[in-house]
Amino acid sequence: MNRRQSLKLMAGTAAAAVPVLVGQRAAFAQVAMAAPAQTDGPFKLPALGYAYDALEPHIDAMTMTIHHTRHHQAFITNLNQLAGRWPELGTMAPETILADLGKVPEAMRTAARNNLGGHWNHSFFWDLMTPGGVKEPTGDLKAAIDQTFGGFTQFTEKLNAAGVGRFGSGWAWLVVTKDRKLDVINTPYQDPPLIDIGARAVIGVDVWEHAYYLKYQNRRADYLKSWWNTVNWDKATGHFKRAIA
Ligand code: MN3
Repeated sequence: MNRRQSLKLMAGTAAAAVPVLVGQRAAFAQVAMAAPAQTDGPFKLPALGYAYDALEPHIDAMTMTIHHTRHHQAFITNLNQLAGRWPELGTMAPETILADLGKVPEAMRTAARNNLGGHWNHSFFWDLMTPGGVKEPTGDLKAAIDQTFGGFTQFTEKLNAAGVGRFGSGWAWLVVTKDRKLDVINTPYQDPPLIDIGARAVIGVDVWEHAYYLKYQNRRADYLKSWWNTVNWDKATGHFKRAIA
């Protein structure tokens, strides 16, 4: 598929849901301010803490809009349907379920894994990003990164490699492992680090094509390189402190 075909395909796919796809900023603001469709049930799409164009030029407003109001919303819609079949899904903490998917009835375990994982990952991802903020970690997190990876640059290179190295779709993470060590990992599909290995996320980046394709096309490495400009290191430090406490 060449670029023209794929853009046409994306436009065709999204046109019904997102009426304005030809980049006028003013028209975009209307889309951005429109409340996303909600479904009945315990799960709600969390609001972004910033505007859809706030992470420009690193992540473009179109990508953010579709990613939040369509991709994330799809997990919410699916979860509300699943909660209709198994109400505990909506009453237990997501982390409790993700850490032990055996709690979920077998017939809907894979669906719960994918959709609750997707909801958790995206909520974490939106919250981790910010238009401003410090560009590097400080304090205990900086010390731990330096000690574990030999420096901030070495760490970012390792995480970028984990993101590029995830074949197909998934996520790259800085985590605190069960034995309280920092590590860089990637996970497939929508698996959060809690699943299977019980690791706690410090930072995480979505490397599904929908997270970057409109702006970067196939250049996942360029997206990852630019993405570092969006990281809210205050949030990352909070995740780190809670994970090692
Ligand atoms: Mn995504």
